[in-house]
Amino acid sequence: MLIKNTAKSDLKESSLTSETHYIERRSLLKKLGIGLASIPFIPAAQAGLFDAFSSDADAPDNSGLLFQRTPLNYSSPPNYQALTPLTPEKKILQYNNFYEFGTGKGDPFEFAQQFKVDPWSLTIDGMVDKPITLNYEDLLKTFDIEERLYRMRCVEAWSMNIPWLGFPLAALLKSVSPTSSAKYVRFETLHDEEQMRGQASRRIGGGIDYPYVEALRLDEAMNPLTLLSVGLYGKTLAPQNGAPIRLVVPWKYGFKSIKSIVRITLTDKEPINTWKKIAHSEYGFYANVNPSVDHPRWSQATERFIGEGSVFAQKRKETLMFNGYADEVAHLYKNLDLKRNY
Ligand SMILES: Nc1nc2c(c(=O)[nH]1)N[C@H]1C(S)=C(S)[C@@H](COP(=O)(O)O)O[C@H]1N2
Ligand SMILES: [Mo]
Repeated sequence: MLIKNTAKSDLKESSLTSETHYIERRSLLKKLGIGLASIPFIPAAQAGLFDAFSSDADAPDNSGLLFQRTPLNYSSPPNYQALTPLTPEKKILQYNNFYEFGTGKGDPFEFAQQFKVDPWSLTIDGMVDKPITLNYEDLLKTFDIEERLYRMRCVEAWSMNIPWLGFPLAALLKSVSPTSSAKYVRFETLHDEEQMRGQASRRIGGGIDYPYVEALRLDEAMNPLTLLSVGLYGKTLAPQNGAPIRLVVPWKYGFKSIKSIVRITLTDKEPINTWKKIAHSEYGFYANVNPSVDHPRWSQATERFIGEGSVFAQKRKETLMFNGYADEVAHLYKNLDLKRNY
């Protein structure tokens, strides 16, 4: 499977950052013939997750950081692409949407550090011949973990480039044998009011009826780009990014990429996803990134890319159809009016 880097601008922008060093280190290892699968990736900021960024004015106080992210073994697939610049790890860890922990961009980092992800239980059920429940160990060991560099475009018109670790959702779905009636895949986030302050309070949790639910058509779920992620930047996911396992659908707005999944259910009816339920005139089932279909309250033509420096001092760039993944996914929507099915 080929994951192409379609945006030439991404290549031009490469600057000398810790993130480009990350890429360079990888190609150096390749040249030396050292398999990445055999060496867990050790970050440049080995002394501590945030030490390398301590000079950055954006850095909040990390003294409350309790969650341990551990290096993961993974293989570099032949489709490795240079997507530069990558968003700095610190930004990916500290600028989040995870309303279960609060609606502020800094809330998930601040309030999710003690979130318990082990033990974990993920059940795959519904219209499948072989339903299964996986525990924390299974999630990290059952499937071959690979790295995928993907753009992420939030419906709020900001974006990141993220080096995910994970495995294709298709691999998991094949292992449970969907029946011929299965047409949709429904995902559900953990519901735990003791651990998630936003679930215990409607005010803190943005008025959402929890658990958070998302869904894909089965053919979207089976597309090779669709990833179940267990890590990023070479390490297991932090709670604020959806530990221990979350969905990543790079051609759709970020809200489709549901975090901390406990249940995946195959069904024959289109499930109602959380954001569509809250505001169906603003958020649809498909949520494909589309610069020509504006949100009722703002334009989707451009995005604020989050790179080095202050998250608000970033220059805007053009948003690409299907977030730049049209070659891989446009065929899924041949017969669909994308203005009506937003
Ligand atoms: N369960 C759950 N999943 C969620 C969300 C959420 O609030 N709850 N926010 C979504 C939104 S709007 C975005 S943009 C991405 C953000 O992922 P990140 O914080 O890892 O960048 O997660 C998505 N997944
Ligand atoms: Mo989002």
